[in-house]
Amino acid sequence: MKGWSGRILWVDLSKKEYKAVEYPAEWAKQFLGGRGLAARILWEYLPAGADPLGPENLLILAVGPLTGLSLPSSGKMVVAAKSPLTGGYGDGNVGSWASYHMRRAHYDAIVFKGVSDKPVVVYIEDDKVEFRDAEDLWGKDTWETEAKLKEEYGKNVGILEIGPAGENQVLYATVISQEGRSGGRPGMGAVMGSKKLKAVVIKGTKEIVVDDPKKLREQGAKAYVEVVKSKSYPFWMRQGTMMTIDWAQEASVLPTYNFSEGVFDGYKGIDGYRMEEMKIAQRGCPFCNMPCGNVIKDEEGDPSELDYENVAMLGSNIGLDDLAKVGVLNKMADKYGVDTISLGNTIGWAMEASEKGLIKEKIEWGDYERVKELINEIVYKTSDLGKLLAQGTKKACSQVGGCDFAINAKGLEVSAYDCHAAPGMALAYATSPIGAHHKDAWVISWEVATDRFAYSREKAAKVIELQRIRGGLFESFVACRLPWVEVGLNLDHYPKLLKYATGVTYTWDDLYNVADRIYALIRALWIRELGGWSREMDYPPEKWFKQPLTKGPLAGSKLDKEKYGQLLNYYYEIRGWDERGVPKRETLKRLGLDFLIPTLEKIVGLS
Ligand code: PTT
Ligand code: SF4
Repeated sequence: MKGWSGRILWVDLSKKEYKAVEYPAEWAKQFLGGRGLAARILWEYLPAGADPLGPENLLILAVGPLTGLSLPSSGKMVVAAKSPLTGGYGDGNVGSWASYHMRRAHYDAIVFKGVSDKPVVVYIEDDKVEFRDAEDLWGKDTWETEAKLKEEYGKNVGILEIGPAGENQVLYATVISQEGRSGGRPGMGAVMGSKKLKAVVIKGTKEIVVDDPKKLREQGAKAYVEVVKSKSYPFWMRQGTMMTIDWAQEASVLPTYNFSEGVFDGYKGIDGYRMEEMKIAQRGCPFCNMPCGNVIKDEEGDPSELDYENVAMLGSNIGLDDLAKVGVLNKMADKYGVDTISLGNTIGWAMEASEKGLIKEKIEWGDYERVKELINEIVYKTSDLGKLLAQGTKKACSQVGGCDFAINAKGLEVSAYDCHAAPGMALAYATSPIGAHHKDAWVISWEVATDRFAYSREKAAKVIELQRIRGGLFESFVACRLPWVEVGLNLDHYPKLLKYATGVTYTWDDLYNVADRIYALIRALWIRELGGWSREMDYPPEKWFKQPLTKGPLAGSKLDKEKYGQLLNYYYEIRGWDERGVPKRETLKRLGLDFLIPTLEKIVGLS
């Protein structure tokens, strides 16, 4: 097999054993890699109903056939597991040299099972695996941990680690790399912490074998040139994703006061132009010629790497309009290893709960000092409120009330686009396969530019088209999608690159089938792990139906529940899923997923 190594490295943390195993070649062709391979492994090897924070859960690192090659922004990888936040499938995509080293060590996936008796670092060098005691690193933040491991193993390695949030099993803890890369929003860091796995260090020295190296190099070079020649490139290089603050304000979708409004009076204090005044560096992932990590000096004089999501969620959503202060909160999240989106969302929920008297503590909007304390309480679970909020909005509201304003779908907090006046984006959040995340279908820019209030079949089809490309393909051939999304790199590079890497010709129909297969498989995983399914799982937060916007040009707007139900029906119809959101038998057969049928038949029955 060229383009894939065909090997999975299994690491048993309980027994301190490891084994490299070949996996079936058809898995590679049918699921490509990354998210697809991770979901396939979970279906096959995760015991149904396993405790996400117990020894049976599998923490999976996965790369794809385009990862680590000389083509734009290929230094990315997927980290996946059963999520402790949602109880369903969870993953994230992190930029790290670890992805490149995995390819050079000839592993398509590394799977960690069991629980170590003591904190441990796993060092992988090609075919050799070592278990290094990590008592000295436990408790250290992610920056200190990575610096220490680099001192020990040298600079030419890839490192993924957790901070105190992962150690303490905050349910939205992430896996961090390179000081500002974070992956695995639905608690992949908590799973790593539950296994007492402080860090993974990878060094690969073998050659990555591809089918046609010359053509691959030429195609990759063309794509690199297209990126820098794009009209959008110069402004992108100035502001990166931070340009989105002004766009979101203009479009009335900037999350404000726990997603109560889509405009924020103080947006100029946190926007891309403010960031440009404070910028001290720019950094990014391996193989990227359009790095998006804009680093500023924060209120405490430290570097902090900003992205739109981080700034909106820890800025406007909690009523804070000072970028230097937002930078401190963002840096705390990176050092502790906790997801900024769920953190800002959960703190916003707490502020509203405090205002409404559901929790006794006073937490005012924009109270920077209190928020800093609160982050410490959440990460170290040192107060009752911290313990409550460490579980995310869904679990927190089930204990004290306030579920009407808990902004999540399937238990994962919504990322930074308000949907009072964006039903298509609401559908994208609600049907995302990991819970509410914009990564699978960022339909909102298209929606705002077309008929934003429509609940049409065309809109459902657009969500699915984006889910196929973004959530299906970029997550499984595993490269960064931003060259396409942000500077308009032609998508037709990718089937060609795949062909030169693997020797397999994929038409767009073939690729869409791969994506649909992955989506149906992940839906089946959710059904198996939750022991059932209902269409309510594919609904967005109640607040967008019940509480209209009161500010800005779209004041008075809210979603219509009946029309949303129709939009969801269109979505199911196009996917070949029934009215409950369960893939139909014929759909499973068409996608070559017959092996799912007996289990689904038993749990929910198939149409
Ligand atoms: C991603 C999510 C995002 S998406 C952002 S900002 W974004 C937040 N970043 C966080 C952070 O930083 N620190 C932190 N402690 N928590 C954070 N949580 C949030 O996590 C990220 C980029 C970005 S920046 C985006 S859009 C694109 N996402 C991609 C994706 O999902 N797939 C893909 N094939 N390519 C992508 N390219 C872009 O990558 P999650 P990263 Mg991230 C500081 O992981 O779990 O998917 O959540 O990976 O290396 O940091 O790159 O405006
Ligand atoms: Fe990484 Fe950003 Fe470059 Fe994508 S655009 S590869 S996330 S630095």
